[in-house]
Amino acid sequence: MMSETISGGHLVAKALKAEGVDVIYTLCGGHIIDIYDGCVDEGIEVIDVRHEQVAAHAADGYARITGKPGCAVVTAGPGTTDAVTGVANAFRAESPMLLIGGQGALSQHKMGSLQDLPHVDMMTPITKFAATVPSTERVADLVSMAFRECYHGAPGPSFLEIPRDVLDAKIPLEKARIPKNYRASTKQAGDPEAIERLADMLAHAEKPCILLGSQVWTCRATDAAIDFVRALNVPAYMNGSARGTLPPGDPHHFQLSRRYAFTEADLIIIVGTPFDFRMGYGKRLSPTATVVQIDLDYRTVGKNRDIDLGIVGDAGLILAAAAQAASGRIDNAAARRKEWIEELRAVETQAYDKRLPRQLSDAQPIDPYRLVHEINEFLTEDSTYIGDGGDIVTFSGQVVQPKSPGHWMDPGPLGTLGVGMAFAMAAKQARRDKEVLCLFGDGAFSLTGWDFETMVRFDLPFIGVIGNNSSMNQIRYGQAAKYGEERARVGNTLGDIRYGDFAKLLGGHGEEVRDPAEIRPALERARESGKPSLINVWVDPDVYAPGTMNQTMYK
Ligand SMILES: Cc1ncc(C[n+]2csc(CCOP(=O)(O)OP(=O)(O)O)c2C)c(N)n1
Ligand SMILES: [Mg+2]
Repeated sequence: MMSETISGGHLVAKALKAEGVDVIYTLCGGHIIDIYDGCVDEGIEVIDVRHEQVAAHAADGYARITGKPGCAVVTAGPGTTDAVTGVANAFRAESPMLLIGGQGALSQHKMGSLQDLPHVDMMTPITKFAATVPSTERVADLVSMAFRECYHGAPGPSFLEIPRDVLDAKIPLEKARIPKNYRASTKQAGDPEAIERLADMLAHAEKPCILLGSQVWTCRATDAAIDFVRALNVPAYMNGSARGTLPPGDPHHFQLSRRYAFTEADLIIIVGTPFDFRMGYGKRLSPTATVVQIDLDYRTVGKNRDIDLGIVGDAGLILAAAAQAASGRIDNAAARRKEWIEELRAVETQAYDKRLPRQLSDAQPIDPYRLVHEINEFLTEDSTYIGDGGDIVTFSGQVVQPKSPGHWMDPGPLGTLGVGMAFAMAAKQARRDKEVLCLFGDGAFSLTGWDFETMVRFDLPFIGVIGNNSSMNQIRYGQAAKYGEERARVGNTLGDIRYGDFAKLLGGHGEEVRDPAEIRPALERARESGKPSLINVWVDPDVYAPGTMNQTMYK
């Protein structure tokens, strides 16, 4: 009797299934078609996009939304190089995803086969694990290994290349290793002694504050973070994916007074975010404050700035344990902090009031503040907000507040333009019942905008808004400041494009908006349309966000 056989592509699909992956993002190529065939058998959806960068960003986005690793499958050579940016973005953003790339047949190794490149060498510095699958027997084994490696310390991407003959060959089923149970919990609770010290610090602090960084969402530590700030009466700031941990209006939700808090606080707790450019490399924290840093990755703790206490581990377990340890004390100091909270609230309100007239401006062309204000008002608890652009997204970072945890997406510290369409794709697909709104700069949109067609083809309605200034404004500002207005227009000027028409061309809903009073009705029509949409909002090209004018990102 002939034994049952299985091919490499079908083994990939079995391994994806074992990991709980229910969709791959891909752009086809002859090197990888057997994986598609395997996905048909395993019931894994195949979403084919128009550019491999989008496939990789979508895998990153899928991981962020679902808490499961994402997977992108691309062909050898240019397919893999096109995906590099997406992998790099996931690497800096600590997002667990697997990129599978095709490769020429092993039998033609180094002979100059079609699309041959040293993929593993290229991917090694931007992944946690990169390897070639050497034989069909090992295909599923290496896929599971690559997934496991995504969760070493802070999560991140892995890469596997599978040579064409390895993928296509059929082997007897019993020769293949197909791991099913191969993952341990990687949650670390933190050193109990360090947690006791943190509880002590909290009990003595008069003016503490906490910054909840992206890992709070990665660790799904939302509840623990909320319990912590309430039990100890600690004002909270949120960044990256952790935005929305507390809803706007919550007594412990602060945003606009962050610089003041970092200058005045006596205890600053930094959770799950590095001292990178977004934090002024730690320079913006008071030199006299006691600084505590909690992170999944020991390499992040104490990097760029000295700390008083570092704890490596899971944000949720550590915050819960610290709150518990502090609550056992006679006085956890919560009551004494009333004045400090009021002081910060006053700073917060003053900053808000100062900006409000701009947010309500009737100016034409439209003030970008008005656009982001309208978006913020329009978002519901079920709206995922995505920002993809330069200056316009800097405006939105100040004004747009997600109403729920896990409903904010930005590229992360790589600052990659072009993530928006892919994130919208992943977010909508992962949470079909929820709304997605993506704000694009016109420059950012152009990088990956053709994948609007993929949104139409797979019936993934979303509300796309373009803050159109016919420019790469964030860069233009720096050029004008450095070289003067007459030399400021080099390399940053875009056409006056009616992106609403582009949306219609591809089968979506589209509109042009030039009157600020029309923003809200246009957003509502996009919501009602039930289609992928683009509302092209013509904003004033000659105003810039404060962050752009300070050039804070380079300081
Ligand atoms: C892939 C990529 N290329 C280039 C840049 C550099 N960059 C940062 S902001 C910016 C301008 C973006 O223009 P747009 O999206 O229209 O937003 P605007 O600043 O005009 O609001 C550029 C080119 C980048 N961050 N990512
Ligand atoms: Mg622009």
